[in-house]
Amino acid sequence: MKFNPVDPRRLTVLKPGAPGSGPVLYWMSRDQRVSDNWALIHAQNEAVKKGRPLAVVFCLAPRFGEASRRHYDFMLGGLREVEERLRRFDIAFRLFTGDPVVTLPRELTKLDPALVVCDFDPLREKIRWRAAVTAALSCPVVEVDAHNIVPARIASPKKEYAAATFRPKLNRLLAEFLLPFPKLKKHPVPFTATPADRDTATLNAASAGPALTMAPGEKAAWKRLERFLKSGLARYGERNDPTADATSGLSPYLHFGQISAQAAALAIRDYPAPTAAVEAFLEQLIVRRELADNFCLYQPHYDSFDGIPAWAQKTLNDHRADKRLYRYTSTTWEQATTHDDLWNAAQRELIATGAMHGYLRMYWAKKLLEWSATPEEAIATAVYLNDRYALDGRDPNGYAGILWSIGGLHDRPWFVRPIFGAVRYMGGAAFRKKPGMRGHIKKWS
Ligand code: FO1
Repeated sequence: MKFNPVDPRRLTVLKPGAPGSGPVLYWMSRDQRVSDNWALIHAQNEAVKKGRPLAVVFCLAPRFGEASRRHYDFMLGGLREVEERLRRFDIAFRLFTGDPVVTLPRELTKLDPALVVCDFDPLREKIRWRAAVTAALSCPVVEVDAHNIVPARIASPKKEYAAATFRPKLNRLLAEFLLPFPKLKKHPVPFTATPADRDTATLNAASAGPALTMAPGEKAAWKRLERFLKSGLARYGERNDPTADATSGLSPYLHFGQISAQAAALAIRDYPAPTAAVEAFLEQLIVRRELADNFCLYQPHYDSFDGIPAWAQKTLNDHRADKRLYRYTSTTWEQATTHDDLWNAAQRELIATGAMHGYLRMYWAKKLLEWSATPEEAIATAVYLNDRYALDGRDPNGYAGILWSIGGLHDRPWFVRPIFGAVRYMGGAAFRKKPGMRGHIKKWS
């Protein structure tokens, strides 16, 4: 059987280990999809080579950051589709529930795996999970970067200052990595170990959570992309207008890995649309997203004041004593009862739909800086609200976006003004003038 080896630069051996007598396992976590998934492709390659069964395992953690019911419903909806698609390839799916650092060592050791493949994720929670599972296993453990087009560990050996310093490094490697995916095959060796887990029933547990505003899963993700290509891409230039639905709406699918950024980029690159719009979208999809992973990979304080650039720490410290016209607490923020109707509308939209327009997000975060007692408090509130309510929260993109808005991350010094210092300021006047803005505010008031 012919197979295309995964580029070795995507792989990181977490443990050389000694192969067990059992199956090859892909511990799926960040990249929750069957198509276009380098970790799954690598796991199948290895299983075919060794003549072993192949199974995908997923550990459902009781809590993940501030994730709420809505996030779990979206994720479980996508995992149901994963299980169904894997069945077509004779690849088993096992869902376990519990704290991954306890459940996985116990459950995976039982299977005496020949190899465990896991996907790449720079967040500290995931680093902790991977370390605990790797330590507990005696078999080889290999991490595959299935999330980035250019693997994060290859794109740059250090924290990048801005998109401008990072983009040339990515572009030099894009030609070698922005390639079509090999197809998954029907797996030749059946998986006979442990019967279908009782926990898979968890997948089908009807959720009592709030109705989702967007359908989860790979199929829905591609439908969203196709709709964006047809109607949104050409107007992508208008994306700064929060009322023009010109953003792709792909970020929750990208966050849960239900669509591959690489596959989306290939589809967009070849789509007959204005070059400027295609370039602008690929900048967001490739450069900005991979810059966020680069940041979280090399900056452990990726969600706090200590993670912002030195110039921004200095300027915000110099203006720490500036008078704040308002000093809201997290309750006022969360209940969207500030004096600012534009901010309140953005927060209400976030709570109601789990999403907020990209450009309004900057305004939303920058006002948190202006009307909180300290920059630290502003960042903590932004992280809490985004992780709690945004469908694409708890993600490197979110942390980098918040520190860009409040702490000048990946940005440069601007004209100095109270409270912000040299951090870029954003007023509401420009927004309120936009056509449809009054309607948007009324809709969410
Ligand atoms: N990953 C898991 O492996 N198990 C989980 O139970 C899990 C829950 C979860 C809930 C909300 C959310 O936004 C992400 C969640 N993730 C979970 C992680 C997710 O797959 C991504 O890896 C990270 O959030 C992005 O880095």
